[in-house]
Amino acid sequence: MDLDEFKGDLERNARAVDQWLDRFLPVHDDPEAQVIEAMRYSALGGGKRVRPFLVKSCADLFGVSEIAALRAAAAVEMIHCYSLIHDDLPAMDDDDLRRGRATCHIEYDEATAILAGDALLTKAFEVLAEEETHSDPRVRADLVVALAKASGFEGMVGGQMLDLVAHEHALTMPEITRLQRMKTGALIAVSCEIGGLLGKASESQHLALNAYAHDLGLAFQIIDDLLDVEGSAAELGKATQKDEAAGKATFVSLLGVERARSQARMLVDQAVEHLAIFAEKAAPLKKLALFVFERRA
Ligand code: GRG
Repeated sequence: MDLDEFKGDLERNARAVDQWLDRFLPVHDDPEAQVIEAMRYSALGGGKRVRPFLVKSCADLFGVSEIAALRAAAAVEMIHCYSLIHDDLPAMDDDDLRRGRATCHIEYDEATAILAGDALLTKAFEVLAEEETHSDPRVRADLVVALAKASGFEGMVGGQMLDLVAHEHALTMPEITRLQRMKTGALIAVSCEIGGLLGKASESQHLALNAYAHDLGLAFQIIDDLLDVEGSAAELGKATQKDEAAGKATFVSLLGVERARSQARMLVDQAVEHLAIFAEKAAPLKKLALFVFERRA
């Protein structure tokens, strides 16, 4: 695969999503404007936009309108950005650098960062529930439920809690896998599910997308762990070697670098196989899986 060509596709989708984020977070000069500025700072300040690409590419499998797909993609990115803002807070990971810039609470202050995260979280559901996202109210309700479950205690928040209590004992492989499926995997999986919901996918199509997302999410996390060990803050735009310093068990600390990389490769190949039922239409999703394996940031 031509990685640079794919990066161009990812970038084009990112800019299209940015236009919607820009529209959803309008600048104004009311006294509460600081929270919107902080939301814009974090939501429009870079990032690979992997989750929006998944929403759009899955929606494209079913010929969903661009407006619906990009609105939903922006909603998922708002949840992701909220999680990054809160994850960087002193009470959580206490990071100063994110996406190559000062984290939200450093650029503004802690209270503003908490509010900006809260407001991105709530705005995401507002966008999904609006009629412009889908004419069928049943579909809109399904989108809201799916994103709420993936973001809440059964998904990302639950995974973050598991991560916070992880130092209490050495995690085993099944425990780390469960933690990461919830913390990182749930939002990746719901990005694919949302594409299917918008397009009223059949049961077998939903199952295929879920299987793809499951393997992709784990591969994504393994590569993230490898980059934490092997990458630099300059390349990644965020602090590295955090896991080891915190004494956290990761896929890499349990498997070692080589086995972790071959496990990620196996998962990526498996993810691609799950897409067979979509034939050529799934080419962007296949390329994304390979990009996840080969990414250096
Ligand atoms: C605070 C509720 C709450 C949740 C935090 C997702 C998460 C849970 C924390 C993010 C910290 C982290 C390093 C998670 C593991 C992998 C991951 C999700 C990395 C960031 O995602 P990328 O690589 O980032 O897609 P960009 O900046 O490209 O969007």
